[in-house]
Amino acid sequence: MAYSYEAPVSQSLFDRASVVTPGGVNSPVRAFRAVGGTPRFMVSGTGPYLTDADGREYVDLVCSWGPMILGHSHPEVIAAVQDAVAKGTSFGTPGEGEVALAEEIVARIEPVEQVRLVSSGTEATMSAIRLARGFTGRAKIVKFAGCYHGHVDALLAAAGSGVATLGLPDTPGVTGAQAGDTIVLPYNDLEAVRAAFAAQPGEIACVITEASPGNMGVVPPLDGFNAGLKEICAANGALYISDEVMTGFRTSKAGWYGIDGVRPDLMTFGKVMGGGFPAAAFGGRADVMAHLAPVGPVYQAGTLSGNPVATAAGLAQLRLLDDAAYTKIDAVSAELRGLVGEAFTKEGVAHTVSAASNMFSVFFTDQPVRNYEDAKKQEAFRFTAFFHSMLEQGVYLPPSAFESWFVSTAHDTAAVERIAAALPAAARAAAEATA
Ligand code: KE4
Repeated sequence: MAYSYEAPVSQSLFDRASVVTPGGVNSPVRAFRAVGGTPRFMVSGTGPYLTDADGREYVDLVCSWGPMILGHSHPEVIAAVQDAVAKGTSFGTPGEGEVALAEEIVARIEPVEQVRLVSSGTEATMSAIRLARGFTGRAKIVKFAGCYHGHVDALLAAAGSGVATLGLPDTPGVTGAQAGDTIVLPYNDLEAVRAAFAAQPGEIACVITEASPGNMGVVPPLDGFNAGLKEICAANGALYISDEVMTGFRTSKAGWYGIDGVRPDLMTFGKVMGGGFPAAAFGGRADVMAHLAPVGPVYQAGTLSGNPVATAAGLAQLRLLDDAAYTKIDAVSAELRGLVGEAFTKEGVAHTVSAASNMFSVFFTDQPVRNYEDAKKQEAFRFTAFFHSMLEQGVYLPPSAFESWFVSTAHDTAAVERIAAALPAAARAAAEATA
């Protein structure tokens, strides 16, 4: 597909990158392979805007895949980082910042009695799985098709996000031994979960789920689904792990737990809690966390875990996320969802704007989307046309139909107006697209 707009500097950077890095990117979804065209190399971000290497400005609806909930270069986050970095960057020792960040998480999320900081969401889910297996003495784990929990070997089985986008259902390199204990079930299907436990009594260590999935597009849990998971796990001696790497501190002050109140045994966090730096965490019941080294036998470690600069950024961001911030984010998300729906309706494009709190995405189908199979039935070619029209008009969407859109407190009236101005032509492009 030829595009009428060029990005010569990004293209030259992409050419260079492709020589030294597989696919020219450090994370697959950034390569634009699902939508084609030249990935934009961004050079700066301010508030709701990104500027690329060709000097073109975009309204950002990716927000670094969730972390930039206060917008880019928030002055108070930048100041906290500058203050921390002036004192050094890493000591490999305990520090006050990691204690304060852990206390902030424990104070916000009632089921989290203890928490361990790590450097990525993948580390958080990998560690939570290991801890669940160590605590229960069981090997098998349950996950759901379309849910993505990072590139953990045991969890890269019918994962969402990049794997869904790139269509790599059985990722090479993951051995049978590593994935052999992973049971992959359809999302939003409690009967399938009950059947799995009945078929393997006493063998399942945990069920891990995205608290409200965003990695197959936004597919919220049906009413009672998360509560049902908790109940089934408790009845079978397994742990309920809620992956809030994406929803945590985004969908409410207490993430998705703040919305459904279902008490997980373990939870994982990332993205927002790092303020744009590599910081993530896992935590939950104190009796489970007590099995973690150095107190207990389950080993887990990290050179930069609790890094003083990353924790300064995360703490500054979390402390700015008060009730007013969430009210603002929820409102701008609702406004955008209305504008997007109106634009597609006007062009007669079959679509569903799917929301989970302030996270949302668009499925190009008017049929209900309750799991990964449903999501894959959408006319994704229409997203491609829509994406490129929005990009050409200065709006930066996730380069995949299987991702959530993200807004921030910085998305003000001017930013919303720029998005609104781009929607009519982009919806028309989607309407006129052919497979
Ligand atoms: P990281 O290892 O990328 O920090 O986190 C992995 C992860 C775990 N759990 C959930 C629910 C997640 O959404 C993620 C990462 N999300 C993707 C976006 N769909 C990160 C973007 C990317 O892979 O480049």
